[in-house]
Amino acid sequence: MPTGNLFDLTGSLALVTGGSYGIGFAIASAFAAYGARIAFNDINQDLVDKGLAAYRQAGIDALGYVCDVTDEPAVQNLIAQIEKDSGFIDILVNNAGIIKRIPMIEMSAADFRQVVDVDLNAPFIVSKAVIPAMIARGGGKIINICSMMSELGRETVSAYAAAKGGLKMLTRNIASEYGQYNIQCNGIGPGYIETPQTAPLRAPDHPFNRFIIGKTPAARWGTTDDLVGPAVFLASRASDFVNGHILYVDGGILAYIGKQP
Ligand code: NAP
Ligand code: GCO
Repeated sequence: MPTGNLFDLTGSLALVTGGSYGIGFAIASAFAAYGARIAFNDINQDLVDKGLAAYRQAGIDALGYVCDVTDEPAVQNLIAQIEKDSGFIDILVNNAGIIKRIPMIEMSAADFRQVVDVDLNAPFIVSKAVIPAMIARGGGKIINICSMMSELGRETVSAYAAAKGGLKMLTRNIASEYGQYNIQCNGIGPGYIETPQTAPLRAPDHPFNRFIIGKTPAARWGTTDDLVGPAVFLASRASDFVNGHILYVDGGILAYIGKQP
């Protein structure tokens, strides 16, 4: 029988990409509440500064770095700097992401590539930079932030769905290739969550608002608070034999065929 608090993250260092606000900020803050030290990056200094202020306000002494996660040399420098500043990374959350809502036949190849670059290529780049030290140190945790669109499509999000579907399989492949080194790589698939990214869909007169509440058995939008328990679970000893799993935190959307008209 395991001893102690299985969810205790004391002594761990977590890197959360795109962690200035939203889901990344909420997950990092929960990790800190369970004892972890926090490092995060974002794409510009303004966002990093806002993030640092928000962490400080929450009583969290986070380390913030400017880094574009699609830039492999910059990511390699980021990891080296974090290791110099605070030590080796025990928990990686590939959270940074973008979405472009454009009908596919109207979407430029450049736009498609940009979404895939951030949402799929970047988790590859950052994981590739972090895994060698995890192997050398006897293990680690990688959590990829997937999506309903890892399983479902919908109009206007072709690039995002392709990327998040790929991220599901990258998660499974990292689990397959590095599980032997005590590295657990899992995904969290949030449902529809109240963050700036979904703000356009939650406008009071937006039909999508009513639609998604009807498609969600919990009959509400999710909040970032709904994600933190699953994230702490996947970052902790409590999930040491969970690998390659996408934990959907969606209020039941994926289980539900939809209300009879
Ligand atoms: P978000 O707006 O997607 O936040 C993502 C963060 O990543 C932002 O700070 C963003 O900066 C940053 N970022 C974007 N491109 C980057 C790059 N190249 N390098 C470094 N940082 C970059 O907000 P969110 O809703 O909290 O989403 C977080 C993650 O959850 C994303 O992967 C998203 O796809 C996923 N997700 C969200 C929902 C939802 O309903 N909200 C549901 C499922 C999955 P900028 O502000 O400059 O863009
Ligand atoms: C959309 C939304 C979704 C959510 C999330 C659902 O336009 O459909 O942005 O993609 O962000 O990914 O899990």
